[in-house]
Amino acid sequence: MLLRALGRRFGVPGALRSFSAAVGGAEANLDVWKERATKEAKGKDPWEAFASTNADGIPVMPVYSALDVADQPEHGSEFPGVYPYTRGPYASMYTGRPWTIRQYAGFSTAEESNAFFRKGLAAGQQGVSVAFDLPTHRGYDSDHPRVAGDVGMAGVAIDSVEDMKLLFDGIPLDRMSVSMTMNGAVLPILAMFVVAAEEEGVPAAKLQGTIQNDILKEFMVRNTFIYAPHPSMRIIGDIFAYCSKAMPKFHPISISGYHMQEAGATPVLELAFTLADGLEYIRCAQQAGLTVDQVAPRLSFFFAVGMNFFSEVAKLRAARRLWARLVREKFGPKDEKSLVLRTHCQTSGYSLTAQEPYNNIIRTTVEAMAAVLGGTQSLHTNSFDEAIALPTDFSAKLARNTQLILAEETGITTVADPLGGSFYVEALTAQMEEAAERVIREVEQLGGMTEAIISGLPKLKIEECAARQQAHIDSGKQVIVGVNKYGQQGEGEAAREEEFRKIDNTAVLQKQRERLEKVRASRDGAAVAAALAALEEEAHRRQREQNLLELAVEAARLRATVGEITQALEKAWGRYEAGGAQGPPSPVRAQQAQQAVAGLPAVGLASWEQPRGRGARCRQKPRAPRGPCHASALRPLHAPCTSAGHQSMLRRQLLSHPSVAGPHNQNNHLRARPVCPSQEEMAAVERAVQRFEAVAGRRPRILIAKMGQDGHDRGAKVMATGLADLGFDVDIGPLFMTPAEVARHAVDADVHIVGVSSQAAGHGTLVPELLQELRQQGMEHVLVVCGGIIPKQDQPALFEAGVAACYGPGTRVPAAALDMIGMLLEEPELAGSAA
Ligand code: MLC
Ligand code: 5AD
Repeated sequence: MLLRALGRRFGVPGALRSFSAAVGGAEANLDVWKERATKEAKGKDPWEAFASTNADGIPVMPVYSALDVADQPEHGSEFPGVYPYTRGPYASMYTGRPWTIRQYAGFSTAEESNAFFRKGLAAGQQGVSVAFDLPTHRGYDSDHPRVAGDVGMAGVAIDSVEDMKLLFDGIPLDRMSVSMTMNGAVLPILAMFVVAAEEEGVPAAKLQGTIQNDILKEFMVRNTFIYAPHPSMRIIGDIFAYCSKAMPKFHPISISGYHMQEAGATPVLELAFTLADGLEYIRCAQQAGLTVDQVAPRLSFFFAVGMNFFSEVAKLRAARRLWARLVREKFGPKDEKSLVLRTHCQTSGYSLTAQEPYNNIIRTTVEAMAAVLGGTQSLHTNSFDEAIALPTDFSAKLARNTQLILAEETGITTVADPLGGSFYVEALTAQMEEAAERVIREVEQLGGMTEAIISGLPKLKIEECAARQQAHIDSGKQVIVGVNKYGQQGEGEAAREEEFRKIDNTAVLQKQRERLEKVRASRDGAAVAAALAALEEEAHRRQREQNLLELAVEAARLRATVGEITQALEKAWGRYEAGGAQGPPSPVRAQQAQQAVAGLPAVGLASWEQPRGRGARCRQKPRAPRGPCHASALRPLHAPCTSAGHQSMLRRQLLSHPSVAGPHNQNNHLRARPVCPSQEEMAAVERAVQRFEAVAGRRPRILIAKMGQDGHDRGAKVMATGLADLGFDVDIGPLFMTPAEVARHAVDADVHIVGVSSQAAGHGTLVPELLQELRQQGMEHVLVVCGGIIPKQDQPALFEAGVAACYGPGTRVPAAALDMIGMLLEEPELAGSAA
């Protein structure tokens, strides 16, 4: 419209004149369209009949035309590789060089992971991407007593340079770009990578690749932090400084929105928080003494690509344009490379289902197409068994081939930004840019992302989105084929369950212990101690004197381990506990906690905090009151299915469904069969709780426990809220407990049940240990149940060890509640409700 007016007034030449004419023609045709669409809508206004709203609340019209982009004529003149880079960071895009096929992988020992990488590379993969196990993420050596059950399970176990050398054996580090997803223990891991390469003859200056090193989103959603936010940012500044000097070809950070979307963020929210994190990291680099041009050209990004096809394409385009503009406005760089956003993408783990897993191949293909049509530089495609286990050789091959087929069979690479100019894609790109910028402004007003995270606001917003999305899945508004619509488990699929990857945790542990012993026995102990002392001393200083990565490289060279380097800093900074004593006060959180999402009270608002069910009385710390809990007498009765109260319970119940993250994942799968519990079922739970109270003198009391280094807290938090809503007394243990700590907590709180939530495959070792501890404490009468991702083949051993029930994907909370009370009261008609 604007363009047409300008054209009429000043006269517009050439291409713009024809654009203007197109707008004129579109106006005329719009009337005809309207008339015909009204007829097809049986007389209704077609906008009302056919328009919708996307996940971000952006209205989506049934048709787009030149009219919808007429007020953004500047975008019609954009080219790939030219500011503001909407259409891609490179001028020739995939015509010059297709994206990098970079599959994320890692499990068991360095040797096994190395063999897996080499196989992938031989079969068409182009870049390496390392998944570390949870002990490594959290800075523990494999032989640390806290972490036994997690060693080698969700990624590869790395303790020292010796492991790192084995991990990259035969991989030419001067030519192959390597991504390492490491955030908490980023200093020892990056240092060991540098030393391993150096000892193989590759100097740091030649290393190419990326370290994730994005701690802000760990506090928001991923939970593998070690130190508090401020010292963590100090580390990042030092890594920027070191890399800009010594590793110019390396990306010192991968600013990640991926995990935000996995935790529930909509595409706009993911985009906004990721770019806001990026701005914060540039400021962090400046504080470390660097200029914007010394850091910005090597920043890299990482986004999730989910099933919202056009939103995902538009998100990547909007990300590049908004980033270029924000960096130019806020930091005024001289080097144009500072404005260019380059990104890795990963298809969404959240979108994949444990039910009918072959459907996941189709979902991943569609998501991969969105990523490449959005112009990603590097891509990981998930395996179809994502929601069940780590990829097998077969599922990994299909995932890799998805990309090879897209790159080499479809012709997608022959034109740069082939969706550029699509009326819908351009309009949506502009709308997403605008919406994200609004959120970024809000964050900046809070003082930037570090302060915003400390306030709890981003986490809260993400959790609100998660709740809204789950309500849509629950109501069937958002269809998940094979889950809430058209579900039919075929026989062939059940048969394949046997083929999921299984890791022998005990064997990995044994190997790591042996290697650690060897390393410790053969090094110069005094030199190692001095190197560690230097690290500690620097961490104690108020003003930077030495670079922490430089000191860590020296320690790694001397064969200090991941655990030792982490501990040296821990002595100065302590270990951060989110929401715990070191957790910051949270005025925003408290205020927002009162707000409702779509008329429903918010749930699970802060990391691992008290659930907020009606009448919920959940505690974080064990207390030792034995006897009745009086407050529960005040708990209102459950409302019927249609009431807001019930909906809140139901929504929590669905959020809590144990089909959350795969055993290896840092994300949350939420694929429950949404079943609205009947009023009879609710009444049955109510009666069962009362009967239990009459017999036991108090309500059933459960401790919800997370053991090991598994930080996926969403499912467990919400399960706690659901049970509290149903009248249970619920205790929640902190994250990262050992079996002995859980047993002690169970004794102190005198619980009837311990519910173990396991999403990182640690249950095989940790749960039997817990049962043993409980027996030693004389608590063998306590019922132990498991929820989360417990593959079928793991269950017989757990039952044999004494586990009473495994509540897998699709279990409803009321059914589990009845089942547990039935087992406690030894009433077989109740027990079995959740079968
Ligand atoms: C590329 N190049 C071109 C070109 N395309 N040159 C000319 N014309 C073209 N069309 C050049 C680039 O400039 C660059 O050189 C080189 O080729 C490589 O291209 P790139 O675009 O930089 O690709 P790549 O090396 O693959 O790097 C992509 C990246 C990087 C920048 C996004 O950061 C990366 O690989 N990230 C991966 C992150 C990742 O895998 N994370 C996994 C997270 S899993 P030059 O000289 O400019 O370098 C996870 C899960 C969990 O987090 O929770 O555990
Ligand atoms: N190997 C392969 N993929 C993994 N993921 C996480 N850990 C591994 C691993 N060890 C992937 C999954 C998950 C996402 C966070 O990363 O797709 O959803």
